[in-house]
Amino acid sequence: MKLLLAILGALVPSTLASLELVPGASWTATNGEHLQAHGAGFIEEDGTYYMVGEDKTNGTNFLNINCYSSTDLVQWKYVGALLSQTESGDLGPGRVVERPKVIYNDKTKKYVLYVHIDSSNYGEAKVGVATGDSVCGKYDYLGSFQPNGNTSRDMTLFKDDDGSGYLISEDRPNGLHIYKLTDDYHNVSSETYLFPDPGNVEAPALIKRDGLYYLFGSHLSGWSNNDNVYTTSKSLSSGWADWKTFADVGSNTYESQTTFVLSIDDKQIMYMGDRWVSENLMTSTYVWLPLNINGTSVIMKWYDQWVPNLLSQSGFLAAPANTTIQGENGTYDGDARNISCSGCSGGYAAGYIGGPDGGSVTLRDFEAKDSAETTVTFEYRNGDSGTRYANVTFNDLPPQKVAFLTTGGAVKRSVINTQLKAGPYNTIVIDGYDTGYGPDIDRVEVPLE
Ligand SMILES: *[C@@H]1O[C@H](CO)[C@@H](O)[C@H](O)[C@H]1NC(C)=O
Ligand SMILES: *[C@@H]1O[C@H](CO)[C@@H](O)[C@H](O)[C@H]1NC(C)=O
Ligand SMILES: *[C@@H]1O[C@H](CO)[C@@H](O)[C@H](O)[C@H]1NC(C)=O
Ligand SMILES: *[C@@H]1O[C@H](CO)[C@@H](O)[C@H](O)[C@H]1NC(C)=O
Ligand SMILES: *[C@@H]1O[C@H](CO)[C@@H](O)[C@H](O)[C@H]1NC(C)=O
Ligand SMILES: *[C@@H]1O[C@H](CO)[C@@H](O)[C@H](O)[C@H]1NC(C)=O
Ligand SMILES: *[C@@H]1O[C@H](CO)[C@@H](O)[C@H](O)[C@H]1NC(C)=O
Ligand SMILES: CC(=O)N[C@H]1CO[C@H](CO)[C@@H](O)[C@@H]1O
Repeated sequence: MKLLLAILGALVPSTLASLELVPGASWTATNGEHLQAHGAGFIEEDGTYYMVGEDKTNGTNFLNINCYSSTDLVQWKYVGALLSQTESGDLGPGRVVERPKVIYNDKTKKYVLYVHIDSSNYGEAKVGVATGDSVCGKYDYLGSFQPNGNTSRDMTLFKDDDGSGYLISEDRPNGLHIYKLTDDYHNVSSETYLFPDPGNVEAPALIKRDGLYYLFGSHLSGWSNNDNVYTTSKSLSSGWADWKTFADVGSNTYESQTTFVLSIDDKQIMYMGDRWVSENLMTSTYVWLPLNINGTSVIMKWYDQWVPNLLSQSGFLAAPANTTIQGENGTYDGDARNISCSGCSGGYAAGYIGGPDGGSVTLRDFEAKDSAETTVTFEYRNGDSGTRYANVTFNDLPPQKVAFLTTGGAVKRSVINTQLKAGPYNTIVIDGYDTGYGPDIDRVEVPLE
């Protein structure tokens, strides 16, 4: 499969091959912060993708359902909140509002948002419904209920080819339900199917491709990951196959839990999962990977970096090889210096970046093959409990604020997208943001294609 992907890579213009997805990294949106859209749903409109997810800045306590937009699935613009905390009620302080999903209702011409609504101890187990006139604008909250009188926790929405809406909902006493929604999508009208195995599958995601439905989900293990599963059927109401794994067994779905599966023109299918960090939920990251689907077979492999090339008709692309530049090989300003770093490649990193002395490290004369938008990956360390930021300047471009989530003692990745200059003379200056300390920079990876 790697070979096939490499051949495809040669057929598309190289200017499309440099925006990469880096699963599990800090992803900085246009507002300079790590994306706060956990448990997200996605909806596409006129070539723009909208990511609607949970702002976990205050842990499980509801603050906002955020909306981000992107035309390439790599660079995400923070647009605003669809729903925000209210003084009291379902959306009040200390409430649980999770797994937002949006579908468009052709008849009412409204966007309909479903969320899991709960009390702080997850005792209420309901769905909440809100509607909006624009996909990424403010939504009106209509209220909450238990579908057919059943408990409902993790859930998703699905819109079929004929415009019918469905709610797939996890109900601890009974199992995983597929309910048909009313014409306006405000309520459930009937039960289409029940997977009668309570406590087996949550975090559902459903797609349809070539007349076959694919339902994905995780097992129930709280915030911990497990080997997620899928099933297929030609009908929503019967004939579902046995649940099977799709990622490497024992990888716990590469340490993630399903939140959505995105089908791009039925050709490119992307798994979107959350890598939850239960003790600090806002630092949870996103694990998005290509799904290789052939009939009823679904396989997902790990990639450190990969290219979700939306213009490729035949599948996603493997990332090209990259140049790596050691942080400690840079030149230093202020208090910044070469520090030893046990988990770092070569055992050293550029440290004391930022801070009161305005330390910075400059990495000079590294090669880029492309002058288009390019994803640059930082391997870094941040021992603080909070996020560190860097003020990063590429060549003569305006500086960008880049978020580096806490890593404990470990080395992790953070990505930012920029334009580089084709050729061997690129420069990055990594500075602190205001007077804060930046991360320790182990090395920087730049795609070579
Ligand atoms: C954040 O969560 C704490 C409890 O952990 C709560 O006391 C506080 O009110 C929350 N803040 C907001 C803005 O909801
Ligand atoms: C939803 O449907 C149920 C069952 O038909 C009904 O009892 C309930 O009142 C409806 N809820 C709303 C908000 O219309
Ligand atoms: C898909 O599966 C069929 C039947 O198992 C097999 O013959 C075919 O070669 C597969 N196609 C691809 C592209 O792997
Ligand atoms: C880029 O380089 C890093 C460090 O050597 C490596 O871990 C990663 O797998 C490389 N990515 C690709 C796509 O080869
Ligand atoms: C970083 O410091 C170590 C220890 O002093 C030294 O051995 C190494 O050569 C230094 N690296 C660079 C790139 O200066
Ligand atoms: C960069 O740093 C590494 C490890 O610290 C060292 O082995 C290597 O020789 C350096 N490379 C250059 C081009 O200075
Ligand atoms: C970021 O770096 C630029 C260029 O050095 C500097 O002018 C600007 O003040 C810095 N911004 C912050 C917030 O540190
Ligand atoms: C109140 C209640 O239990 N409602 C329904 C929950 O789901 C089961 C299985 O679909 C139904 O039999 C119940 O009537």
